[in-house]
Amino acid sequence: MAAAGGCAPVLVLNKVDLVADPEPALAVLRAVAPGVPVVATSAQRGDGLDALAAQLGRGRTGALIGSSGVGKSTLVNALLGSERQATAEIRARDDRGRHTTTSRALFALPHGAGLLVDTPGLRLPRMSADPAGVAAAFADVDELAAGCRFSDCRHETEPGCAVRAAIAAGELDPARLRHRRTLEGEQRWAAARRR
Ligand SMILES: Nc1nc2c(ncn2[C@@H]2O[C@H](COP(=O)(O)OP(=O)(O)O)[C@@H](O)[C@H]2O)c(=O)[nH]1
Ligand SMILES: [Mg+2]
Ligand SMILES: [Zn+2]
Repeated sequence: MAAAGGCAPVLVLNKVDLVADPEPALAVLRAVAPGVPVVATSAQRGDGLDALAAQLGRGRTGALIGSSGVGKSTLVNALLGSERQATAEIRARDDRGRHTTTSRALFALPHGAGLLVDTPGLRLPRMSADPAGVAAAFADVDELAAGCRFSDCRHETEPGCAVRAAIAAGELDPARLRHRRTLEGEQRWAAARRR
């Protein structure tokens, strides 16, 4: 989504104060999105706020997207150093956030450190119809695919498949190929709906 929209994605793992060691979760994020910066934060305790602000900077605009309840508005408040956005407890019953933030709002960070948009939670992030987004997110798979014998290789049962060879050699996580297929399907669906 971010790549198709011309944005540079940054993954934020918030609420790191809730675990003794956030490293295993960070490792999962790094594997899911190779090459994408990952920032660990605790909006509550103040961890990682400088690292997050460093992803913005003068002349840049960021937008926080993610499920309701993950702490987007709390992060905005922590970065601004004031309680500008209302935040809400997660419902204990189903662990879901309430949609406390109901509209988008743009804030200027102190010291000209960039602009940040707080958004209501996304109930269902939709893939862009633009195939460039999927290509950007799976450059590692496509690089391997360039070595397949057939240029239209589906990486299923074709001989000379460099992607399956890399999976067999433990060089590519099979989940990467699965995720690519899933997102490609969603992207095609989005493209078909637009026609
Ligand atoms: N433990 C912990 N709770 C947090 C943190 N950031 C936000 N929260 C809590 O998570 C709940 C949802 O936060 P909110 O900012 O409203 O989430 P939003 O829906 O993504 O804007 C609130 O109860 C916050 O106090 C954090 O870093 N650590
Ligand atoms: Mg909010
Ligand atoms: Zn192949």
